[in-house]
Amino acid sequence: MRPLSLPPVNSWNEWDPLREVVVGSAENSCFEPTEPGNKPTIRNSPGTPFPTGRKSKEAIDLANEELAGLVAVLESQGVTVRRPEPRNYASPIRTPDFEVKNQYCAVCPRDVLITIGNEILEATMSRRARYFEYQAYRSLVYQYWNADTRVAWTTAPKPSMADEMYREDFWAWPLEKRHAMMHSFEFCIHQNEVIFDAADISRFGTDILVQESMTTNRAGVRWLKRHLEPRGLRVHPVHFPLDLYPSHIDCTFVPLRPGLILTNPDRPLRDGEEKMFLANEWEFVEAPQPVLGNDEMPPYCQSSRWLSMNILSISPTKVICEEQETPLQRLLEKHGFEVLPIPFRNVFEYGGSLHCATWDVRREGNREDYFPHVAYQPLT
Ligand code: DAV
Repeated sequence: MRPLSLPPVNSWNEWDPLREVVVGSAENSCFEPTEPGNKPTIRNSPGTPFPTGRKSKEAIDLANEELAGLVAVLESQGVTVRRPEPRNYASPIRTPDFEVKNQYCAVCPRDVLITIGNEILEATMSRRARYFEYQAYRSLVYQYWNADTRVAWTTAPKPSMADEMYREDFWAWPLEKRHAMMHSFEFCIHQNEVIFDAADISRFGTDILVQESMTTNRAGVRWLKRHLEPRGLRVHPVHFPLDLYPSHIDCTFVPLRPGLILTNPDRPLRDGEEKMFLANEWEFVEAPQPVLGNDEMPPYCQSSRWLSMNILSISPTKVICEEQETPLQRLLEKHGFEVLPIPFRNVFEYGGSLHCATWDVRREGNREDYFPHVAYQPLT
């Protein structure tokens, strides 16, 4: 008997064989505006104001070329690729609670949407310029939702993004204060509204990790627990105290296949949080130092050099990696992976690398319990 076909939306983890994915687009991108939740700066140019408005045609073309290269590799591997709808990001937006000069782009669907099993979940988002970013993906979401009654679609509550939601003085904290506050996990957002970006979540079948960060707060983690626990999932908050500006887990803690996680040597897990992995015989492998130093990253890129770790799994044995990150490529090969290298550095200033620029909609496989030995305290 043939097995029942998978729903068009089906993805339980970060590594099962990839069948369909959305790849972002740099069309009409703008510079991210300065706002209470984000203070972009030009690398190595202290004091020079960050540009505003549209990015140059040249910069957009370079990014789009590399995104097209990613699409070509994915299609050559038999993966169906979908793209966001082009939209205008250059006009100001205004809600009852805030105004912002322009929006950003639709290069990083990973931050906005996540597939959890057969459900599409739209994140609250945490920054004003990205409040309406879901719009670029709405027609795709409708297509998936209309295609099969097994597909669920949830949008998380939108936070106000009013001034009171942010802790503006965070940006001025001196280093000593940041170190003193390292274990409090208080960043530029307060705790009184539900806030999360989808990229702070990492999926391991029945278990879901959520990083507390500049883009996800404890109310966001609570909302995810209340939403996902009744579906039989376990939601684990995780913390990386040495990362003083954390946002998005996918340059920090990257599962490669059952039992194996790529870790960031600069950002160890909070003491004790390694227990669930060790008790279930998961192995940590440290990522090698990235090829570029922080000062060598593209000038408008706001992410760290650890974008090196932001790889996309096509299957438990095959990954796409940035072309110049050869030390990481060798390490992955040593662990039995086939590595497909592609150039991607021109995408970095649009918010991330290969994992960030994608949203996996369908992977093979079902929900598995990779952590049978876990002491879990459900919320209710
Ligand atoms: O290490 O700067 C960047 C993630 C981008 N979405 C980092 C995390």
